[in-house]
Amino acid sequence: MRTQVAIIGGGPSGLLLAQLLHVRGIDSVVLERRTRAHVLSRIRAGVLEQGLMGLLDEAGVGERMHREGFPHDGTLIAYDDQMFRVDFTEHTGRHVMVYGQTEVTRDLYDAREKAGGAIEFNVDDVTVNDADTDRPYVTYRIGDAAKRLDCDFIAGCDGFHGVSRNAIPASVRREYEKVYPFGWLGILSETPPVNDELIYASSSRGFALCSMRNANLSRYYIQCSLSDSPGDWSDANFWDELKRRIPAEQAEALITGPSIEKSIAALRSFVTEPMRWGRLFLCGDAAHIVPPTGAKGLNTAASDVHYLYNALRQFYEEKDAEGIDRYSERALARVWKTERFSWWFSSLMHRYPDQSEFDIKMQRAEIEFLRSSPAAQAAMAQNYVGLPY
Ligand code: RFL
Ligand code: PHB
Repeated sequence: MRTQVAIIGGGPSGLLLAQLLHVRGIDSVVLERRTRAHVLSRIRAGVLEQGLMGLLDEAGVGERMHREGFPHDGTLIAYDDQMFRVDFTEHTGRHVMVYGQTEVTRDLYDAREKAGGAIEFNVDDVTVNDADTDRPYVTYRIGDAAKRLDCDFIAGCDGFHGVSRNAIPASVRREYEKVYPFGWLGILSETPPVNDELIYASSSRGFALCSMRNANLSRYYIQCSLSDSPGDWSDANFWDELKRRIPAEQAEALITGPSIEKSIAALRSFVTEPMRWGRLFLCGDAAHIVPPTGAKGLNTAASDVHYLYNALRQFYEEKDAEGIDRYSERALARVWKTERFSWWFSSLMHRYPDQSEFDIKMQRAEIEFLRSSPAAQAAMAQNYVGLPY
């Protein structure tokens, strides 16, 4: 089989890239290790930046997001029993959209299906070959059948545990990592959200986040120990702990119910450089991870897709390789800024096991500075709604 762009990974990065290329008449094949149902069962991001909204529109898949998503003009920051609001629209003239990654991915799968886009599911042993030549190809297996996909370019969109990153020789690859000493325990419940905007809460018992998917579907998180497993937390214990970490008024208003999903995510900051090797390009979680505080994971994947899609478009339509040559440099410049924001917001809001009394005072002073300073709020709002591409 032959295509122009072989895309490894059918998560949001791979599907968005495939759909954008399709709109420009550029052919691709997506290779996904799991089934569509499995990919759609993962509960992940919930907040979209305007850049991602624009890409979904450009890909022709933004209609349901505009109809069913919830524009948010600000967010609440709570500490102990106090709370203040950071107004995104006032500081940046922009807003974010609450619309789940699951829905984005579903819209993209539907669009690929409608367009007759090639997606191979249940692929195993995916291997990147000859990426440093003009004739790269990908080999893989479906069941007992060995397959080969010849292409012009390979997009490694296969997430943090994929194979693409390791196809770049260790001698040219450099990795930067910070692992945080806690995780997030998240639940999804069919209950109305406690508030119409997100609440990021710092408390002496640890961080909590009140988020949502729609008017009757809430997403809540609490900071937990890395040794916890979801089974250790009954729903009742989760709700009790959440209530202790948010201001009393919100705790009283909280409507609880059975969880329909419960999972723990570890928190990590990670970047690999470069994001291109020959004709292989890394995109999204395959190249970088952020802790979820600030909702930047999916949005940073989208900014990579923006740079890569435009580079490939420039190559095919204008016969110009400038975008391809500068992909890694452009993507990484923005990646590092979102890494900084996610690290800063995570460091500000969580309790650390080895924190001293002084460290806690510093966090408190910084939150109070954020509360009192329009300049600090503007900086936060600018990062939260998304830095320009
Ligand atoms: P994905 O979504 O991991 O998709 C990669 C796809 O590649 C497939 N794959 C392979 N396919 C073929 N061959 C192989 N060898 C393969 N290896 C893997 C996988 O099956 C998968 O379908 O990466 P992508 O597309 O770059 O998208 C990135 C986002 O998914 C990610 O940044 C966010 O979900 C991160 N993230 C969150 N981001 C936010 O902005 N807000 C959140 O609230 C948030 N919560 C989360 C998250 C990530 C989590 N992870 C990774 C466990 C919560 C969790 C639990
Ligand atoms: C979510 O709704 O899952 C969510 C929202 C904001 C974050 C992280 C996760 O910062």
